[in-house]
Amino acid sequence: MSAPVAIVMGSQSDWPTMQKAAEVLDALGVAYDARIVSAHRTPDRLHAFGKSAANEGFKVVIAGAGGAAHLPGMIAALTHLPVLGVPVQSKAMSGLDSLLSIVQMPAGVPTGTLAIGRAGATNAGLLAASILALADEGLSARLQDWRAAQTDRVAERPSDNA
Ligand code: RP5
Repeated sequence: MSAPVAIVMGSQSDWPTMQKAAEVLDALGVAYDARIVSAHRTPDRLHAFGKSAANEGFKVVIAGAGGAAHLPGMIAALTHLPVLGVPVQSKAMSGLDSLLSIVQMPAGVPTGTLAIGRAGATNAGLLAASILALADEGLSARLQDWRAAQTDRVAERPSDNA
């Protein structure tokens, strides 16, 4: 069976951020395919990916990019699959440029937009799992266990030695 989640990113330099989505999907037992697809440097690859993503068997696309971050929006323009956009933290503007490039889509072409950087990538992975869990009871149980374990790790009081 093909992976249900595609993790795409504009550059190799985005991988340390997007790896956070991969890590949480690994923890939840969700298969993914991670690919570099640049809206600007590999436009033909972008078009081919967007047009074939649904036929390849993907159910959710996580797309991360930084700076002039057109990747998530362009993928959303090419596929009906849900697209979760991760604004990668840029050097020049700390990711505000990435966020604004992704979030302000015109009506009719939705792109879900997560927080800037690694927190956003982690949450994109969790959100992708939540979407898939709607039709997968086993995954739903694993996701609820993951959330419960996170809650259990929060101490009631701060420690000087943490
Ligand atoms: C974007 O440009 C990428 O998503 C990346 O965040 C940013 C910089 O890319 P590199 O110059 O590091 O390859 O397209």
